[in-house]
Amino acid sequence: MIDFQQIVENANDVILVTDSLLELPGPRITYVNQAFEQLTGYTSKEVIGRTPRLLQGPETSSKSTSAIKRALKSAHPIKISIQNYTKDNRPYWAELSIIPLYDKDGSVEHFAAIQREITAQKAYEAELLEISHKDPLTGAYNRRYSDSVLSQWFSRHTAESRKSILMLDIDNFKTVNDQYGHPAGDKYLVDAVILIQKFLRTSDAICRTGGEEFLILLPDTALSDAEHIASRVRQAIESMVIKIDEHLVMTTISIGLTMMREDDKEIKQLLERADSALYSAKHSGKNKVVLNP
Ligand code: GH3
Ligand code: MG
Ligand code: MG
Repeated sequence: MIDFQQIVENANDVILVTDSLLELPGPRITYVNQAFEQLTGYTSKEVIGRTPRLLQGPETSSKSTSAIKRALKSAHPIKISIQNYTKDNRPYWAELSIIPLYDKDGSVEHFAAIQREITAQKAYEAELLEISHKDPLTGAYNRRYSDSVLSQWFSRHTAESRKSILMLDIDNFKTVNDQYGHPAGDKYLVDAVILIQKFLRTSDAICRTGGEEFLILLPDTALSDAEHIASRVRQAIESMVIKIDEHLVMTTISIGLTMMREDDKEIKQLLERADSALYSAKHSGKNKVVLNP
C-alpha cells in the first residue's frame, strides 16, 4: 500500500486541505504539509481551524479571491497566480491550484490547494516587460509601448476623457551630429529625455518613436494644460546646454500638440493631427509649439 500521506507531507509544493463549508467564514484548514510551514512561517497548529484567508494581504487582488470563491462554489478546479503573505508579512507570489475532493456519495468533502512560490519568476517577467517597453539609449518608452497605451486609450474612450499628446522633433539635429559627432548627438538625446521627464507626472509617458522624435502621452490632461507643459518643455530644451569635450552643444525642439476628440475612431487620426501640427511648427521657423485641437 502506497503511503500517500508521507508523499504529501514531504512534497516540495505547499499542500493545504480545507473542509468544504462555504458559508462565512468559509472553508477551514484541516491539514497543511511541511512545505507550507516552511514557506509561510506558520505552524500546522497555528492554522488548523482557520481559513486560508490568513494568507491574504493588502496586495492580494480581490479579482483573484473572487475567482477562487466562484470556483469553490461551483466545485470547479481552478489554477491561478495570487499574491500571498507569510506570517511575518513578506508578500510572495504563488501559483495556486485548488481541486475539490469528493466523498463516496459524490459530494464535495474537502478542497485541496497546491501552491508553488513563483516570486522570482514574476519579478523576471516584470523586468522583461519593462525592457520590452523601453528604449535602451535614453530610457524613454519605445514605440511598442506608445502603441499599446494608445490602443488602451481608444478601447476605453469616453466623452469625458481628456487625453492629450505632444509630438516632438529636435530641430537641426543633423547639424549637431555633423558638428560634434554621433556620440555627442546620443548624449544630447539622453540629457533631453532626463530634462523633459522633470515636467511630466508619473502617469505621463515620454516615448522615443524615432531617432530624434518623441511622443509624450498625457492622460487626464486638457489641451490648455498640455499646452502649458509643451511650452515649458520647449523653453527648457532651448536653454539646455550640454558640454562635450570643449564644446557647448545647444539646439531647440518643435512640438505639435493635439488632444483626443470624441469622434476619433482610430489612433491614426490622432497621430496625423499631431504630425500636421509638428509640420506647421517646423515650417513656421522651428522652436515652436503648434496646437491642432
Ligand atoms: P529638422 O529641424 O527639420 O528636424 O532637422 P533635423 O536635422 O533634425 O532633421 P531630421 O529630423 O530629418 O533628422 C534626424 C537626424 O537625427 C538624422 C540622424 O542623423 C539623427 N539621428 C537619428 N537617430 C539618431 C540617434 O539615435 N543618435 C544620433 N546621434 N543621431 C540620430
Ligand atoms: Mg526627425
Ligand atoms: Mg529633427
